[in-house]
Amino acid sequence: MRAALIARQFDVQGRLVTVEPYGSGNVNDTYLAIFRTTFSEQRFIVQRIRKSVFPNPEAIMHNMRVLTDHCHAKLEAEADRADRIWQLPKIIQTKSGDDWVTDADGDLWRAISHLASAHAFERVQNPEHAHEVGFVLGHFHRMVSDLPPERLGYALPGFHVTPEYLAKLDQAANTPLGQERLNASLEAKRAWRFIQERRGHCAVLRSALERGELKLRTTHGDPKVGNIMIDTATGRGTAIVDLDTVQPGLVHDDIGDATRSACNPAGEDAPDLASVIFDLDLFTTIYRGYLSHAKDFLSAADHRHLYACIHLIPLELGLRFFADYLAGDVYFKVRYPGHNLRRALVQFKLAESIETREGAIRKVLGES
Ligand code: GN1
Ligand code: MG
Repeated sequence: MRAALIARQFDVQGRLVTVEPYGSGNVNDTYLAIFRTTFSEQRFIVQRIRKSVFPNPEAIMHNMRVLTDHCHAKLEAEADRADRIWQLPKIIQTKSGDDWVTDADGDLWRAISHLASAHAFERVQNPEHAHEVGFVLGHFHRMVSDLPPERLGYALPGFHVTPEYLAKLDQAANTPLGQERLNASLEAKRAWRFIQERRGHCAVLRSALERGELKLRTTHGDPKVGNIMIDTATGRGTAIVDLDTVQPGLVHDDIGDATRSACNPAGEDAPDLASVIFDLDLFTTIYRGYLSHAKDFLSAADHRHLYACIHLIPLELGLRFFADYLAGDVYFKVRYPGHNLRRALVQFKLAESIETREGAIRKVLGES
């Protein structure tokens, strides 16, 4: 097995016991490797970065190196004052001192440390959990608020640039396969109509950036509930993982991603669309958790665009899933035919639920 051959190239003591598929990422291939010595064992994560998604994987590793160097130093410096033990995975180098390995197909593999005694949930569990999601994201944003985004490259050009996803959707819809899939079901037509009615809204954050109201910062890019590690011993958040999408962006992209994920108890793969709602109680607690850290770095203009991002990011993710469905499922891994269409409908239902609760959400945000 290729993962086993690769795992042996990293600088880890002992002998390989197993390397098994791990986690539920929609993009990369992830494995957990176990090495043992006579005295102990070490578990670590081995990942293949998919070329079809990340055209520039070296930029991911550059960003991960810059980010982890910055954050590890900070976490260590603040450890005595912190209310908990914060963690962040580190890059495990190869035996020859590199940050990654390239295989015979030209794919990049990397290894990172595995956080023992911590786990993530694919769906939000309860208000305390939602609070921790907000708290961990706020802590991360505060930690990187002095890491200039210019030090990072663009691992995923156009990531969270909603109007570009709209253009990709139009392109996909104009192919024979796109037309076929668009006309194959009432659900696909409904999804298409849903987006058309909201086209004008898609540029809301990018326009604010172009007008200079918002500014680029170091962002995580994918702070969904499944990327927030909860300490098994204390039940509190201990780390944010999956650093592939760290790059210059808007904190709004992260806030919208965390809320779309942690305020929908039915999850991204909800079996019943009727169960998909934006839960206001969960939102109230996640926002409080976030604000525990964010008071220092959120400007008044940032605040003014919070509702916009809460609404936009589920719409954007739905658009991405739907465009991928029309393009033939080439980006997100699917577990059954129509999975991407189904995922899109869940996000659109969530965006709709946010629209009906706009007044109440703005109230929680302190706007009225
Ligand atoms: C993808 O691979 P994973 O599960 O970490 C996607 C995110 C989406 C997410 C939805 C690079 O993340 O943007 O929000 O699926 N990552 C990339 O579950 O596109
Ligand atoms: Mg990810």
